[in-house]
Amino acid sequence: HPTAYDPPPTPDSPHVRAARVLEDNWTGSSTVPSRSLYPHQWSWDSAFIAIGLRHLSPLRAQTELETLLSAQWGDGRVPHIVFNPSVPLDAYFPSPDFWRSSTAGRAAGAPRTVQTSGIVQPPVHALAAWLVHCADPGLSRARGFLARVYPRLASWHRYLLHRRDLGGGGLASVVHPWEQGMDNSPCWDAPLGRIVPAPARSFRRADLDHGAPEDRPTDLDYGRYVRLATDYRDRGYADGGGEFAVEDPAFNALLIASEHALARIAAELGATGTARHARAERLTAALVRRLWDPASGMFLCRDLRGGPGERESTAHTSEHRSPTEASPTGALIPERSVSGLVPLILPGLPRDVVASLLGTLRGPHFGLGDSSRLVPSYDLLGEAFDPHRYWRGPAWFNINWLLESGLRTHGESEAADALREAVLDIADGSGFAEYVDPHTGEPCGALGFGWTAALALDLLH
Ligand code: 9WN
Repeated sequence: HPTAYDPPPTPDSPHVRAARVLEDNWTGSSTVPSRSLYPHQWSWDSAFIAIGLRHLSPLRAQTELETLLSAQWGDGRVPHIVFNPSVPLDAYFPSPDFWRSSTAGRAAGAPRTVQTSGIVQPPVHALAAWLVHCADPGLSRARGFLARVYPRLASWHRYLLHRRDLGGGGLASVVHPWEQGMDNSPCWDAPLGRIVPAPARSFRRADLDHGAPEDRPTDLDYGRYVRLATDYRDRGYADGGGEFAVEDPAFNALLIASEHALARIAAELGATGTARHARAERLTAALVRRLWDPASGMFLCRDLRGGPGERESTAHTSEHRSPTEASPTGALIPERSVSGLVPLILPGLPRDVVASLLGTLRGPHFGLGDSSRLVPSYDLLGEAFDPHRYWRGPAWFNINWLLESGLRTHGESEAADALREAVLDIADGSGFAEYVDPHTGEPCGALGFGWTAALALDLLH
């Protein structure tokens, strides 16, 4: 029998271990993705983290989103990084002295006091805000949480739908691979190939202090990331004239899911959400029209700067487009990234599109259901597939969490249950790794990664 002098049993469970990661990564007003590799606040990380954090502390989850949104620019953009001033400049590259937000971003309304990057990340925030509210509506109402974040979220979406509709077809474009969040996806090889890289000597990669070079983007990739970001900064972060402009399926699907969430938030605040739901449906139709590729059975990225020499869109033969409609600008990128499966989260997709997406998810390119493994970030049969290199094959937990929810949305509960089990097993078993080898589950990148812990926690509830 235990005596009064025995130490209390340490309750160790996946829940406790995931909670510990979020506790360790909490800075007092937000959560870092990783103490070592990413010591600041990241935009879409914070949204995913808030979704898990709401189960531990709804107040912290609200604060996480409020901190991010308080760094919003006057033109509505939510920056992809909010810098922590107490972290040394050389801990992460590119640092605030590269972005120079408060000076170079002045015309676009960058905040004066807080330093941020000048690019954006996928708009998961309204979705997160709604889920955070639902975790504790009483606290949320008492603090006026939704009333405070709603105008910021609305202006964020306005920025994306107006300033970023670079293709003129109703979708938002990304102007840098870091914006889409899957930095070195093979989808960017062709559009990035046209960018003259910045000289390797002109910057120092802090990521290699913590990450294995074979798991990270290459130096050549970095040269091009730096060139694109420098040019954007030197244009005062004005949208429109850049050399890289891509319409991405996951980015736009998340915008649409967030627009539906904003409609719910509006309704909770006593307005009508009808117009927003209708807009989300129109966006869904635009997504299908511009990015659906019937031949691949999935959505593809549209390279707006891609010329006629590159592959023509096959979408123009699609029944989803009227024969009189002009061909959209640019060209579809013939690479199968998991980004093209993320629209499964949308309830309003045409049934034939859903059926085809499910077939692709289960087929040889993504292999859902083959074993208890996670869905890879890129085509298992693709020429560029690499099971360890970042977004060129490894499985990521935020994407698998989205696919789990997509499967559930379309009534595939058995497949969703199996994927949920796999996410929980591999997240905990890998020490909440940033990403894993999709075949073996071997951990890659940082351990104790914020959204891996947060989304595992969400699936435990
Ligand atoms: C650049 C923080 C971020 C994620 C991205 C992921 C990685 C940064 C980097 O880390 O990108 O933004 O330095 O590689 O690709 O999705 O938000 O976790």
